[in-house]
Amino acid sequence: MDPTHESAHNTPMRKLQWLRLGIAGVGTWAVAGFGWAEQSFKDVEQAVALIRPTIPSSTANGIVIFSPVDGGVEVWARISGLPSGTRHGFHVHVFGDCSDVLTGSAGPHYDPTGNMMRMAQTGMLPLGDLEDLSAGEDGTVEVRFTARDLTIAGAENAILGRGLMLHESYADPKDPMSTSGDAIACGTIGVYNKDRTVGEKQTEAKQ
Ligand SMILES: [Cu+2]
Repeated sequence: MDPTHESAHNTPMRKLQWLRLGIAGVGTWAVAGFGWAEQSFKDVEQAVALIRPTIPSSTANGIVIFSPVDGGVEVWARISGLPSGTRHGFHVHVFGDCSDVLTGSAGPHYDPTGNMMRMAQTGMLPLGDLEDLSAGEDGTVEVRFTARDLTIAGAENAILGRGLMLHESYADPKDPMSTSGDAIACGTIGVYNKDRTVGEKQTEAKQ
């Protein structure tokens, strides 16, 4: 090794740098101990999406919280501002970009297992095709269901960072030509702040 490099290890400046690294390391452990800063996406337990209108004629808005359950993800959604008594396709799309969904900013339905290709044979929808949401007379919907095989931020089928879209209509399984139409609302699926527990309180109140 170059002797000038060797001696650089022992300069006071080098020692100060190591001290700083040590302090930063302790800080990181303290943060991890409080549990409010996941170190990696794999540590993220729950996710949240705020649903907001994508077009001027839409007033659909609400909150959706995703929690892990055996074999999938539990979806809890509360959305209001829908037309009375209407039914709406509700999907995870590939991209979390709601900026211009009518021209495809959120991409296609999230289909990590390629179900769309085999749909005619198997009848299996893309994993991102969640249950349709049906608004009550008052234009609101509150539901809880399990979306099988999805994960929040697992090694496979992860929804974190993707787009959640609510459509103006729904695809009727009995009518292969029907589509769910344009998106009326969209939200990006992000890391849920479980210390705030806003959504949990909302869901508990309903139980
Ligand atoms: Cu969709």
